Amino acid sequence: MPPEIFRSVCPYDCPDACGLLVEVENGRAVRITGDTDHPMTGGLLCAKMNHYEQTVHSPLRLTTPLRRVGAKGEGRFEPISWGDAVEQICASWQKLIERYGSECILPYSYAGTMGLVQRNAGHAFFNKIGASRLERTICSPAKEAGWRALMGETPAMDPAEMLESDLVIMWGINAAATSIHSMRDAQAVRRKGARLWAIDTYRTPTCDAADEVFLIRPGSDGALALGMLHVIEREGLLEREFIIANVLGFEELAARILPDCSPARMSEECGLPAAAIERMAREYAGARAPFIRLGSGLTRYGNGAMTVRTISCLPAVVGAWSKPGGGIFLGTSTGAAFPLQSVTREDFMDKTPRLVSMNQLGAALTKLDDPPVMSLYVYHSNPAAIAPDQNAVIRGLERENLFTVVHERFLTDTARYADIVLPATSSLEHPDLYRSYGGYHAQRCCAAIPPVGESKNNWEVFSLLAEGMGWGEPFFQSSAEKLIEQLIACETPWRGTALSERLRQGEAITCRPPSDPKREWLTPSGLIEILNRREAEPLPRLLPTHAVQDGFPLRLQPATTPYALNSSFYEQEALRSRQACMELMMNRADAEARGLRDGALVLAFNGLGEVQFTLRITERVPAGTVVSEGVWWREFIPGERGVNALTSQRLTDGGRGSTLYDVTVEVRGA
Ligand SMILES: Nc1nc2c(c(=O)[nH]1)N[C@H]1C(S)=C(S)[C@@H](COP(=O)(O)OP(=O)(O)OC[C@H]3O[C@@H](n4cnc5c(=O)[nH]c(N)nc54)[C@H](O)[C@@H]3O)O[C@H]1N2
Ligand SMILES: Nc1nc2c(c(=O)[nH]1)N[C@H]1C(S)=C(S)[C@@H](COP(=O)(O)OP(=O)(O)OC[C@H]3O[C@@H](n4cnc5c(=O)[nH]c(N)nc54)[C@H](O)[C@@H]3O)O[C@H]1N2
Ligand code: SF4
Ligand SMILES: [Mo]
Repeated sequence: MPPEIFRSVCPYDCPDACGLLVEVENGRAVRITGDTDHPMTGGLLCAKMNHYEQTVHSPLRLTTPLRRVGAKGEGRFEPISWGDAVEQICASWQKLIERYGSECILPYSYAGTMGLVQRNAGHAFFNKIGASRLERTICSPAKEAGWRALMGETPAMDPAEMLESDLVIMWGINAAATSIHSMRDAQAVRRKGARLWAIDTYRTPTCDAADEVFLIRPGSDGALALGMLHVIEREGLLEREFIIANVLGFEELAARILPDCSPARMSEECGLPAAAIERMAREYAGARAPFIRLGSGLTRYGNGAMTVRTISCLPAVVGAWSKPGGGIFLGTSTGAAFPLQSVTREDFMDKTPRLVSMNQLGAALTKLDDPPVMSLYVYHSNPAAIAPDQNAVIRGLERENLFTVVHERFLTDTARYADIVLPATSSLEHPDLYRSYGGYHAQRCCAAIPPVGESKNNWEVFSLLAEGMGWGEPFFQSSAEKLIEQLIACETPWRGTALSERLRQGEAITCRPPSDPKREWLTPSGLIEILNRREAEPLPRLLPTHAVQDGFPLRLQPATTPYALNSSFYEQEALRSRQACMELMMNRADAEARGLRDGALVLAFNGLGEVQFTLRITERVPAGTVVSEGVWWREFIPGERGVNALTSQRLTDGGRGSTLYDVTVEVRGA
């Protein structure tokens, strides 16, 4: 029999939400290709998903519930039945709630799946039980906060407009790894004659594809943008008519902030020569339709929100918004196309429980607040690897009196500390509805294969737990399919009946924001608010990073790799071997100053921890910066700790985001 082909969607935390074609033989996925009909994918998948079948059918998949029989972290478990697992979890929670109150339970979930139903499947359950709420801010809330300060609720422009630009700037984004379709478009427009710039802290694969590369000091993009704004103002390169009609407070910025932001002064901050800042300003302002694709790397600093706000002033002052192809793109907010209340059920909350930052899990588990966190339920996230300050997180997970449940596809670093492990389905084994945050498309999909082993999807598990708790709400007896249908049935200004019907058919649809993102400024004043008195800082200005206080000489960049996605994909050996091993990339001058050899085992350390890496000497990294790509599983690294043993629990200036890139270290031979 020829293989059956199913349409599906990539579930990972990637802006592109690709359309997949899944070939299935005898209940197994045998081949995955990119959907040629999909508006963003156009048949092209990334290296990670080209062999998704090796993730789905990996021998490392968990297939039954497990109970811990070894020490926490050791990884020794015995199989138990689903019935026993659910009974033990519910009995433990009931006992803990009696003694400590329901806020002693903390859910922890994030980006394992982006499907609207499976990703949010636990909210109703934890709202009903009255657990502490998790503030899900590890990724890029500073980006949203910076945008909101300037642009209010204005939705994102269509990223496909990049194809009409004559100057594309990849700013703080490693698009060749993290947004490959955006990179494909950038290369296409470059072939038509546009110039491509990359602004980063080290030479990434994205930089290799660019006409010009500007390497700046970590966390100093605000200085670069202010220097450019200074030159644009000084040399009269502004679009005055656009500013008069659309912008509030440029005069205040020009009078109070820009005089101190000369290229010479900003050069001291960002490390680029003053002449380069001047030239960038002139070429940016002189471009017909400059387009900035802003990434998240530069937001994960103590000044991240302000950096985004400052850079986002650039298209306003040169009037790029009024030109086809011009503007800035940070990510689409297609969430508004599918109001999630019918899944998250905030109405199940009796009172509003405390909020715990996912960036400060280490503190939450080790500081014994009132009530202390006595139980942690982790689903589609791997905090022992991905959360900052790994030593604090692991000290917490090691607590004998912390009852930990982990619902996972693999025995991750976090699952090793669980009392009960529950096996999770992969996206090919459950239905869901997906929306992109790098475009305007959305798609629903059904399960293509049966669950591997006894694995269950997120929704099914919360349904079982609700039953175990003895709750009678019919909501918890619903099914993932019904929840998806409810989301589709609820029409919004983003999409009407015709699109809903196409969603039901499994087609990828393109929704459109209800307002014109390049003309209608959804701020209180109706203008782009360079001056915003509702903010603690009324005007964009230079703010320091956290790490300037730390005193270690090298800036560490815990960056992304094309061959993994956060801590996902390490189960695929072929991908792992393309990354070789957990390396620390360092400039030759820094290595020689420390007497370190290429390939040697080295120890990077700071006030939070120490981590072993294999040293890679490379001119891709400028002096003063070191880079480690990927979030490796503990079983594949030379020492006991991963790169996040060096990152801190400090938060960003806006949005309470993570500051993973705002770190300093010293390095010596191991
Ligand atoms: N292959 C792959 N794809 C991914 C991921 C992955 O891990 N691997 N992760 C997914 C997730 S969850 C997210 S949020 C996105 C993130 O994707 P991106 O937005 O690309 O974010 P990062 O890769 O974290 O950082 C982008 C770049 O910013 C640079 N950078 C760091 N600090 C600064 C700075 O101060 N200034 C400037 N100009 N550049 C700086 C880094 O060196 C990096 O090259 O990617 C998603 N896609
Ligand atoms: N050093 C460093 N740290 C980082 C980053 C970095 O670039 N460098 N990136 C940060 C960013 S931007 C983010 S968004 C976070 C992401 O951090 P996480 O949200 O923890 O994402 P992953 O590491 O991909 O882990 C997701 C886990 O979910 C599991 N999973 C997948 N699908 C399902 C499912 O349907 N159900 C269940 N129950 N489990 C499932 C996978 O097996 C995987 O182990 O990491 C952050 N941490
Ligand atoms: S990870 Fe991103 S680029 Fe790769 S298949 Fe998924 S959505 Fe597409
Ligand atoms: Mo992220």
